[in-house]
Amino acid sequence: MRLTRYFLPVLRETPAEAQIASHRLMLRAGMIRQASAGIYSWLPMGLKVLRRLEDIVHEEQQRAGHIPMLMPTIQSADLWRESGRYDDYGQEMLRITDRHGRDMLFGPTNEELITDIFRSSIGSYKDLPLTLYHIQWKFRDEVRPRFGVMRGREFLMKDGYNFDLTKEAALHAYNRHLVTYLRTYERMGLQAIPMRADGGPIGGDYTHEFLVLAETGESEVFYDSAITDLKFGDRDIDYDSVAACQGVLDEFTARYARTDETHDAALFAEIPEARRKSARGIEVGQIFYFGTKYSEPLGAVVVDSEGARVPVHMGSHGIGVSRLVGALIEANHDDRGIIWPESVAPFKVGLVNLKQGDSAADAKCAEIYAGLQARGLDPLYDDREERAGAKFATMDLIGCPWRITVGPRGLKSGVVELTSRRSGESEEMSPEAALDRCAGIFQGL
Ligand code: P5A
Repeated sequence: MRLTRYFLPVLRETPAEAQIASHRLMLRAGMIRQASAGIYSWLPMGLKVLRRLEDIVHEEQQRAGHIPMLMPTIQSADLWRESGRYDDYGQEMLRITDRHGRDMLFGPTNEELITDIFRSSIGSYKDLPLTLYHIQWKFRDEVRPRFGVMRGREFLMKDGYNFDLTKEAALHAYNRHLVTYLRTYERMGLQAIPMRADGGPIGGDYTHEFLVLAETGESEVFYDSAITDLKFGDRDIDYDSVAACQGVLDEFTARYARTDETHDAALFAEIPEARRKSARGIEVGQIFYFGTKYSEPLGAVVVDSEGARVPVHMGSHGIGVSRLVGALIEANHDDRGIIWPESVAPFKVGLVNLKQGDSAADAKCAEIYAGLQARGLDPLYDDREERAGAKFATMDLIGCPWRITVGPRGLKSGVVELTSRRSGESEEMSPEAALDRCAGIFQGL
């Protein structure tokens, strides 16, 4: 993309209403614009990041055999009356009446709707196990929406639902989701730690939240610091293997790690003092096993191999996709701006022309730009008639992980400069070498 043809409304001033770095930087970098409290428009560069996160989520869900679909945002209140949650959900639920006087709502989550789809389509144990998911906007009328997309009212969630014949099978689905989540967050360049949590309005008493440690996080957490050494890495896991998934869960939940809702001071005191940590974290996902909480009241039953009608065992599993954009920035920024991890960067390489209008610089930039595009490196070419300082400041703010700088002086000796946004280090090399280096860095991401 050429910057002169793009829509990147960068703000010079730091917006007064933004209290944390990610909110400030998302506004300043022209990624989002507030529409009303807790509700945002995603401007082109913000949308690119959001889509990239969605792609990673889709790939990891489908790798585990989970099936994508799409449910609507607006739901009928009747289903929620059947499950008993219509009244329980309280003021967080945005209630709507249509022109016929029917009670509707903007879905805060989809357990009821998916259970309704299941009950009207599936009747035999032979159709199990089944895990369906979608990525869809949710609405929760939070009392205090804050920190931009971190605690929005409208937000994007991946929500998945498993249907199984037995509790054991449903727990395998739970473990499988834990593995997919570990892989997903790591691919995004984030460490998210599974911690025992509380079921809240979703229910069930077996649930883990995934937390990214950050001073600005809204959750208080307690953990054994040994847990931060665990990496999922590049393991090739067989998602059908009960033992393999259980093994990962055991490994990642063996150490004490809990949110304040489930914190147990006596257990915590057993950890050696040097490893006992309390900190703040951003909740980027949560997995639940809740058995027959929804299948019983809604009548989601299957006929088992003995001919008996039994309610299915279920769980639901959520990733806060839009919140992750904020969490990623909280974990990856400096005082000049965002530093995108390579796997999620909206533009992988920034191209800066130090002397727009100089025919040699313009021609070389056009050539490098085409070369980057041909290698799938999604460049952002700053082709504005601006001072070098302003161009560098924009690139630093929006956080392309790599920058190629082209100027008449370097070109005389046949070199351009390749700079890492993270380390700040620059190296001079031929344009071809810079293209090859960038292609190597992003290979397989
Ligand atoms: C699991 C999927 C559920 O809703 N039902 C379907 C279950 N879980 S949850 O923990 O309540 O939400 C899942 C994730 O969504 C993100 N999230 C939010 N993101 C931004 N703004 C909000 N107001 C908000 N509320 C929840 C979190 O990342 C959460 O883990």
